[in-house]
Amino acid sequence: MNHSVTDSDSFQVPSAKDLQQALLTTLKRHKKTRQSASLTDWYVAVAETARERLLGLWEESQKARNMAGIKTAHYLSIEYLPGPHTWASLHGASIHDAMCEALENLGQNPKEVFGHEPDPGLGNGGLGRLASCFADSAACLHLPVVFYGLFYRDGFFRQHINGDGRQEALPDKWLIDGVNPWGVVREDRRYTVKFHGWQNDRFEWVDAIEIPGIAHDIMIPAYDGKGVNTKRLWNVASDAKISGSEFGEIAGFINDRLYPSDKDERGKKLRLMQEYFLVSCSLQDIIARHLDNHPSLDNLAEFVAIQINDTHPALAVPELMRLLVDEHGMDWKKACEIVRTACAYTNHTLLPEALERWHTGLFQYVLPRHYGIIQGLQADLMNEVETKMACRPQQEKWDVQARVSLVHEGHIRMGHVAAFCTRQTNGVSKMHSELMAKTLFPDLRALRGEDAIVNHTNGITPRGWLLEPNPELAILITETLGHENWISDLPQISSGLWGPRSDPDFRNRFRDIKRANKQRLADFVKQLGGPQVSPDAFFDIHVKRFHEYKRQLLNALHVVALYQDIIQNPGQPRPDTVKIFAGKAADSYDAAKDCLALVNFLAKKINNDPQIGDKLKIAFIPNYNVSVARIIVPAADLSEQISTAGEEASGTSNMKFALNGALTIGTQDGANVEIGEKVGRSNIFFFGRTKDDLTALQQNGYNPMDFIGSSDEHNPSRLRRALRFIQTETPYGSLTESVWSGDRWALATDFSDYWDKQEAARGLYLHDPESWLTKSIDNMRAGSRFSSDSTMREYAEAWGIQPFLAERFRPTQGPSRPVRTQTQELPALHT
Ligand code: 26Q
Repeated sequence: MNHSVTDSDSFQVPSAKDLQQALLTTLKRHKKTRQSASLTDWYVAVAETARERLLGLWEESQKARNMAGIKTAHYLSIEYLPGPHTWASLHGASIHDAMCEALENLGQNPKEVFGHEPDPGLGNGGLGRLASCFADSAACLHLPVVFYGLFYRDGFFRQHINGDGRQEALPDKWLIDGVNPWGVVREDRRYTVKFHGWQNDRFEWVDAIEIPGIAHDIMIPAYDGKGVNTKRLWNVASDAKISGSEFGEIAGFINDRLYPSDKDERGKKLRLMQEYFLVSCSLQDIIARHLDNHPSLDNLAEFVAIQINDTHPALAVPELMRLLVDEHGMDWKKACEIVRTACAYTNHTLLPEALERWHTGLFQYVLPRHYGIIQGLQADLMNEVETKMACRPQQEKWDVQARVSLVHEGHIRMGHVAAFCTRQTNGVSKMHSELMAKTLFPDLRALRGEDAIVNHTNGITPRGWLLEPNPELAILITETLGHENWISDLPQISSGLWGPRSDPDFRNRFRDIKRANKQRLADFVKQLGGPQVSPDAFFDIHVKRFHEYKRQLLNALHVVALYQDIIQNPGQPRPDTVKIFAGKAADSYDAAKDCLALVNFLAKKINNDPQIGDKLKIAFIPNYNVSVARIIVPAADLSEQISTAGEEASGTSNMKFALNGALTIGTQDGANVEIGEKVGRSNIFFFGRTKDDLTALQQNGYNPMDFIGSSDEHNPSRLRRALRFIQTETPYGSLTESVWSGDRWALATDFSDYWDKQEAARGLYLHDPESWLTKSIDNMRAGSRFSSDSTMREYAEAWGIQPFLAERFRPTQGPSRPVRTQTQELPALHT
């Protein structure tokens, strides 16, 4: 699309009447009338109208930054999980309320129209959602950050639950008639990406096939309407020659979907090509933009920071080397220095199976020149160890060299490439960063200094996880504090609501809001064909990707044990309980898919058991995504964060739930530990073995039988009974095998403490609702300490970038005007 230079007209905030006109004009362009338009047509009209309003502001922001020649950060991520764009875009364009009014005047219900926006299928889990929280924060802090990714026509998959309660993975068709109405196709941002061929003896890459890529931009507006950032997603150009060669044909699938199956060789090739396509287009774009303003690339690292989000874009290391050395004639040493200064890496997992490794044969076949570069980097690294450890015994040096090696057992370890060839590596919670330094890269600090590994605990955007999904709570906060500053400075909630938390009026309103949110979720569950549940029941919620380490099976065992307990002791006082699950299981992951099916099996059995009635209901909400999360999160009483200690890098739903007033039942893992520190141990239900306990157990030859408890036929332990039930009464008995043998995920060790803490939670909810309410408020206050704005400021400091506003938005001089610190720190202008 051609977007022309801003005219002064677009600085005016339009009235509802102007917007009505704009909507009707847009409908007309689509050959629709007010009468014939469907809700989707109305949504598209809203999107296009908002996009039009944002274009001028976007251009203004970008132009001002370019003119000023400021340092910019670039975030490379294979996934984003933004959720619908409408709300943030309308606010960013300062037309939210006017648009609602315009729609109402045209006889439309704004909520219904906005609700017709499909969730963009650009991501899957926490890593993608974090990238989107960062994108929102960077925009709201007016930080110059460009977010790079891949465009996918289909998302991960749409989850359908069939009659047997099993997940079916359907294509996630999120585009409307093949179009994303928020997208701006940039034919002018076009680069060529090479694959295959070979590296000749002059280290040149020859006989490669070439695939052109073009940008699909999505604007990321600041909530305050004072700027717009860019998310740039790469697409294979429609005129690419994709037939006639193996690589051309595979390239035709680059934009098909996120994480295509890599079971066979072709799938692996496609995955590697996707990653390289993302990295190469992005780096070429970064370099081209730098050369627009500078005569050479010698000062690239002064003006460019590059963040490698997990291992998927770790090819940025050899690709930047290639571009600098091969394409721009820089010498190897200087190029290494630039890569080492400009790039940094975020690790999101310690699980060996999630750390990418490429077979050297495949790597060399697809990216022959990069293979040569990796060998060069490997040689440099070995020399560095040799030099830095010159006085150490030879065996010690060899051991270190083996541990840090980029190439290991015939594979290239992308985590090692990213960690050992960049400036800095960060983990995503204190605990994760420490474990990473100890276990994954134990030599990195010794070799490069303490700062080679740092921590930036994750965060969540307050706009996306409080203001948008929980507007009533947002109003209560604003009215109580007397201002809206908390929206851009979330931790204010913590101190600001200390007093009001004991005020009966505040408490009543807080309680009523939670109840209304629970009613909304109850309606949603019912509408999806789930059980009828009361908003007065205890809402115990476990939503996240299905994975063995996240231990949905532990929760399922609790469901069974509770079911058996209710039958055995029907008179015991308990709150009616609703256990809610949602999440997708990777299509190739049988244990996760079986566990999901088990939950649905239990739901059917328990929900229809007359002995149980309303005492226990199970709901599985299909197709978990950001929109669904925004209905679920505000309604939780209890948030399940029960990963095996040491396995969850951080978690972010733990923060979302706390911020919306849920109490956590969780292990001492990831960011749960830090939430516990902020809220106080008496306000969180910690259970289970610590990582150190588990390590010690394993070292001493752990036997799960020691924990499964009494096998007495007449009085078996609770866990044994629950396991037996799953074995004999459900088709998913095989799931229990991993508990009996080895118990890699420590279910047997943790079950009884989990049971006890569940009892404690439900007991408190039932017997001391006032205390529960206080804890709920305190969890919201603690949750406010996990704003992604704060996290983004930490990254910005590490990147060496500063907030920047276009001229007309800069605060005027003079002491009398209160301005927020993050907008005050303007850099020296280069113009
Ligand atoms: C690996 C190898 C081959 C193919 C795919 C992958 C792969 C795909 C997705 C590896 C990892 C992921 C996603 C990881 C993820 O979402 N991690 C989560 O990141 C969050 C943000 O930091 C953390 O809060 C979570 O703890 C972490 O699980």
